[in-house]
Amino acid sequence: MKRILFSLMTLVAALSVAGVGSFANLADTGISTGNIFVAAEWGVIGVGIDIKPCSNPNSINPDSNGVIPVAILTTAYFDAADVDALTVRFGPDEAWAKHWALEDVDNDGDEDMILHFRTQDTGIKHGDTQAELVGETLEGRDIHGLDSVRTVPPWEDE
Ligand SMILES: [Ca+2]
Ligand SMILES: [Ca+2]
Ligand SMILES: [Ca+2]
Repeated sequence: MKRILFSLMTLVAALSVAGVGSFANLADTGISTGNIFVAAEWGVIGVGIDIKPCSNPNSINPDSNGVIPVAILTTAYFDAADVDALTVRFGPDEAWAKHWALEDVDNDGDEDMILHFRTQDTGIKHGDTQAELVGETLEGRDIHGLDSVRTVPPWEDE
């Protein structure tokens, strides 16, 4: 419970600096003790993710010094705005997001979360066929998402 409170406070502090007021409000509602106790009984939420939105196959050059965008998609059952971006990890080496934002990545009218990870932080290697994203919601519930990747040599990088 201490850890959850800490991550919420970190988020509120980080977002206050960034000036994102709506996020701070969401975090405030998550601090209620009732929610945290319930969280312990919940299972992992499977979330839809899209590595390199608007691109398929998801070509990744593991030698790149660039970033990989990954979207967490909002559905009727899951609101990507509930994700605590500071807890999100991507790839075998569990990279932290360099930056993130809420935007309608797939143009279906709801706001998704888009996060950017340094390719070199992710640990994705030549021959990998999928990459995993894990994290927590603002209420401390675990999330998990998986998408395919196709590793390519530098000259085929998009
Ligand atoms: Ca994609
Ligand atoms: Ca959607
Ligand atoms: Ca959307």
